[in-house]
Amino acid sequence: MNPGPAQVNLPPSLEACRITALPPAAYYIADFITEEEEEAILHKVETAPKARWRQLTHRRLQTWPSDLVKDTLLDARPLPDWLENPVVSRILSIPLSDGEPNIFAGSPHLRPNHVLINEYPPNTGIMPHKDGGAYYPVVCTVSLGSSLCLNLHKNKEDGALDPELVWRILQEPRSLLITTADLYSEYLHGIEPVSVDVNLSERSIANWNLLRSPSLYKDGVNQRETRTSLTYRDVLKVSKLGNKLGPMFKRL
Ligand SMILES: O=C(O)CCC(=O)C(=O)O
Repeated sequence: MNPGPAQVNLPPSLEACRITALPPAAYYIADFITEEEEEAILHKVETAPKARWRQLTHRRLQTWPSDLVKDTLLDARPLPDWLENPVVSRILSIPLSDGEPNIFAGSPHLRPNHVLINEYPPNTGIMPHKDGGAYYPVVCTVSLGSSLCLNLHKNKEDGALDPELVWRILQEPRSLLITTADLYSEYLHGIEPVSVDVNLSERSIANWNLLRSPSLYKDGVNQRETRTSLTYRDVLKVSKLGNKLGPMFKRL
């Protein structure tokens, strides 16, 4: 790993931080943003206009630049600067492997154009699901505030969810997780609604060797606090109409 600016530690390529225990492909960078950058993004999230938040039963979320309608992004304006920098510029600066382009080089817009911001207080999760066909099959998740486990599942032959876990990925604050290929299309991901992640060990956590602070979890336990995630994706279809709707479609 090349030492970057203070507290950021970017690998020379994604291949150098591949989670090798998993099917193709997932990558984990523990020190993707600094503590100051984390604080600045959290401040922007927390001070966003109230109307930006959508309240679900147990969780709230923001979508930037807008929701999808029929799998189409209506607002084609670029992401605001605080979501673009440093995260997108840093993702695009890392080659897949030596001499290769970045992970969005084959995507329609060559970069993520959409961000979901999910807030998970302790005891909050998200049901196992697949992200579906609206997006180029690359998801980049930046975690802020607290650690938690992302669970990976498969469907049984009859299509029902196999409750047996395939693997768990521990996501630390300020980390970047990228999932793509089979992991995107064949596996479901979800977060258990618990206040403590238990049984954490080298054997149960796929990215244990890539963690910033495995010693924090040496007792096998992660006590959750509120964790906020930013998930960056490239929405395949972008409406040309969105920007012509004028004041009716004014961004908050
Ligand atoms: O917050 C996360 O890490 C997962 C979010 C998620 O599953 C999704 O946006 O589809």
